[in-house]
Amino acid sequence: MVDEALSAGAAARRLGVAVTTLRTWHQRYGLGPSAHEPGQHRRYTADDMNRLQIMQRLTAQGVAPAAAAAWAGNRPPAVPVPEQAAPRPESAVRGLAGAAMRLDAQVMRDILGSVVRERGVVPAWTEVMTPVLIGIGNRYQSTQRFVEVEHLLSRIITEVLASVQQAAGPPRIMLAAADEEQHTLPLEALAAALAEARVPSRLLGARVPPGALLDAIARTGPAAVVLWSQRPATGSVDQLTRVRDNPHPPFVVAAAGPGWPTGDLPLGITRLTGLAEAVHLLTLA
Ligand code: B12
Repeated sequence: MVDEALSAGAAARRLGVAVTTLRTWHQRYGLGPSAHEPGQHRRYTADDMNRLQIMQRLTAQGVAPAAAAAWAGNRPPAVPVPEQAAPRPESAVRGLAGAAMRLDAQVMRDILGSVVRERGVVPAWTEVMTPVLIGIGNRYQSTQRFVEVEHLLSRIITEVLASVQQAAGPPRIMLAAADEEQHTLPLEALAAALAEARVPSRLLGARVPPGALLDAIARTGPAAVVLWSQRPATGSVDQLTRVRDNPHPPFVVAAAGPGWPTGDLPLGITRLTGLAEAVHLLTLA
């Protein structure tokens, strides 16, 4: 990313943060400059800048600085994960990120299993799974590496969320990913959170073609349908209006995920912006 090592001032300018912020990150979290020439201040190398960029992106997205620093520095978890008590969100993030980088599926499973059991699906998703997913996404973007980490992490999250027992009774809520959309974890979190709230749902999974979705709606008559789009490439709104305009429309047709257009959605389409809010609304449907 940078050819030569940078002074603190130059590094701060490049990242768009204050020099005092860099100093804090150095002193508190050990994200300091590593290049050293005798008689000069230490300078930030390309690797240092990489770490700082991850730190800056994560904190800008609202991840707590200590958790972001654990990610950026890729330090292994400080303590083994206890069997009984769920780790605090911050140390769970750190432990999960470290285990993901080491491809240690069992530790990932243990951490996530205990957070879900002890704290519930919504906090587990928003406070632990989401920061680590966003962290690995950013890390991939800046290094073009760690696809294997992203895949294994996704798989373990899927496993743990699926282990929440489905609620009994006929499902009145249908969850599906938009056409060609492979990102499904947020819908899996929603299905698990609904199950925990004793609301049964039917999750169709990834890449549901519009025709198949309409067939499934005609056959099962859901009260609510949630369509997830992660990327603008899969967020074409006619998928939603076709559901709204079918002869037996659900009461709620909801668009969820960052892929849908940001402006007004067509009349009769509800936008869901967060997991807790989605659970609240769908529990009433
Ligand atoms: C895991 C992952 C994958 C996995 C998905 C596995 C699965 N079963 O879902 C796999 C490996 C399949 C994958 C594939 C790809 N991925 Co991907 N992936 C991710 C990753 C790391 C996490 C995705 C996720 O679950 N996000 C959910 C949460 C964590 O993030 P969020 O949506 O931004 O959350 C916000 C809201 O949605 C809301 N929210 C959060 N949870 C919930 C829940 C509910 C119910 C609601 C209502 C709201 C809500 O709150 C958040 C704050 O606003 C992201 C990184 C990221 N930043 O998201 C990349 C990311 C989404 N992927 C990306 C890309 C480019 C791809 C590929 C195209 C890569 C490729 N070249 O093949 C393919 C897509 C193929 C396809 N046809 O869809 C880009 C998308 C860029 C863009 N905007 O277009 C990202 C952002 C990575 C990056 N930084 O470049 N990916």
